[in-house]
Amino acid sequence: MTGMPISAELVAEHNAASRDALADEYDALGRKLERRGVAIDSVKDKVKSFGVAVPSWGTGRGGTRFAKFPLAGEPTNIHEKLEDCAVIHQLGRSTPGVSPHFPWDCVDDYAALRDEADAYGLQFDAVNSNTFQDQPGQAHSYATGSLSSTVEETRQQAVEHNLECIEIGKQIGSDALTVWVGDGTNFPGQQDLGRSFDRYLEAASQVYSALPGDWKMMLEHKMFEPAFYSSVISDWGSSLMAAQQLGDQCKCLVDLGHHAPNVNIEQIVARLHHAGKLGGFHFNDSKYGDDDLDSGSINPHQLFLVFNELIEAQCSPRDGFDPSYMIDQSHNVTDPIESMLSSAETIAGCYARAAMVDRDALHAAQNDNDVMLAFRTLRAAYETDVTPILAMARDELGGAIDWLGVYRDSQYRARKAQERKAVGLGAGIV
Ligand SMILES: [Mn+2]
Repeated sequence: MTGMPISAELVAEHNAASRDALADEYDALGRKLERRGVAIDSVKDKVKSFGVAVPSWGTGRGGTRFAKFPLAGEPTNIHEKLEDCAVIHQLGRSTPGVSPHFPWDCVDDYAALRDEADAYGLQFDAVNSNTFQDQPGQAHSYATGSLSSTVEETRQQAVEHNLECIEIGKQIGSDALTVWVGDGTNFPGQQDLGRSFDRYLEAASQVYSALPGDWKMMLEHKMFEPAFYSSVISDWGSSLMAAQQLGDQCKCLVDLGHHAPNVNIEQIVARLHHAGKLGGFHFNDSKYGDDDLDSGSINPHQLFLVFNELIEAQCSPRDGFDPSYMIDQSHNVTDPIESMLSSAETIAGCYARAAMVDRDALHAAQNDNDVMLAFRTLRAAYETDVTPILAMARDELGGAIDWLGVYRDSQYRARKAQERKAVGLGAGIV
């Protein structure tokens, strides 16, 4: 782990100071779980092999569509973003993947970029295309949509950009393309709701045809924004229809913030799994809409229930079941490194709690229609404080028991504020 951004001595010093207390808490929890028939070490081992990718774009202050408030020392290019991702993984040990976004992360030499990530112990996860905004010098505007645009040249340009993303992805070791389009309308009558979907499918099929045999293409649906009357891929139904039509390698991606309020997302997970089309997740949280708040910060119970369905899916896997886990958040008021570490811990914690549900007892209670016993079986896992398991997993993997304490003591952001150029004001990305 030479060349890592945070001093290994600092991590070791912090861990040594809190290791006895952690062992005490871990042993106490182990005895409690043993009485429930759960072996704590097996849960810890699952946590140690769990990974969630971080988004390259999430390492900066994303802000809101109104404004962003830049943070001194935030990254200004993919190289600096990778360095911040390395900090997140060095301390948390659960985020080995980085999901890049093009053209935001374009460079001249992708083989060198892959080596750069590799030196930090990172790999590139799903590549994300961007046809929701115009770039300088672009021939055709996406104002009329992209893959579903009424303008043939615009649709072709969007297809070619996705093909370019696949080519870049091959060079950086990715094996998945995530496609989210902002296509839609603001006025009834603006576009034909049926024909825009047809155009999307025709263009997306050109992208799908270029997919390497071992890749997957993930369609990310979103109910609204930037279009506020209709979106072409607005919900899991549209996403599922498109994925089914495009082919076996095409799957659906569930971004937790992209649904109508109060929608039962865990049930959507179960349905997509039933169809063999559960491709991946963008984790975040929301209170009102697509707020892109930190994962589990508002509704950790929903996140737990999503993982409960994922464990059920693991118990009865369908062909090709291998969902990608990614964080997709916009950090407006926190240091993105701290938010990402906090979110990754919350996500891994929900996974750990879902993994310790007494499945046999749950299924028996469900079959017996014993409502309260079924509910309490789930609740027993949800109410378990798994923080000693997460901290022990981090310690054993060389991460930080107290990641926040180490990060603050490292003065990393203050050092970067001296080295990196300031980012501008202006509207953020969401
Ligand atoms: Mn997303």
